[in-house]
Amino acid sequence: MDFLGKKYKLASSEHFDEMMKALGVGLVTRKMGAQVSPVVELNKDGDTFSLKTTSTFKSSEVKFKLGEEFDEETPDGRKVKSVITLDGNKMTHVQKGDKVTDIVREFGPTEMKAIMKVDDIVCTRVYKLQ
Ligand code: ACD
Repeated sequence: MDFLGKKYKLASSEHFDEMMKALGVGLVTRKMGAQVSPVVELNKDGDTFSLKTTSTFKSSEVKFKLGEEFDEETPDGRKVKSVITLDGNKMTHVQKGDKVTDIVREFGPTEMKAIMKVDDIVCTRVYKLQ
């Protein structure tokens, strides 16, 4: 897991606004969210992982054990039940609330690619190693 402790910064994003709309995120938060380039960092302490996403607008940190459901509050304030699993360098994050959001993050040596799906919308975000 040589991607642990590395910082990946958003470099490109497609269909993020559509995804936020589908999740019911309000206009102001969508506009602000579209403007920031978050930095994502995954760490592990024993069998507890933490996924930290930092930006000038909003930041979040979730701590979890693989395969164990936990309560998460999304950056726009929705309360969801989440489960995260890891297969090699591919992390699958399922958030269940009024809707289901699937986020697959693939951690590579130079970039991390996140594919986020809600309804029939597919949002692709690519983050470059800092
Ligand atoms: C990222 C962004 C993580 C987006 C997570 C869920 C998408 C759903 C709603 C987004 C709501 C608001 C957007 C506001 C800020 C965007 C940055 C958030 C950083 C915690 O992983 O790139």
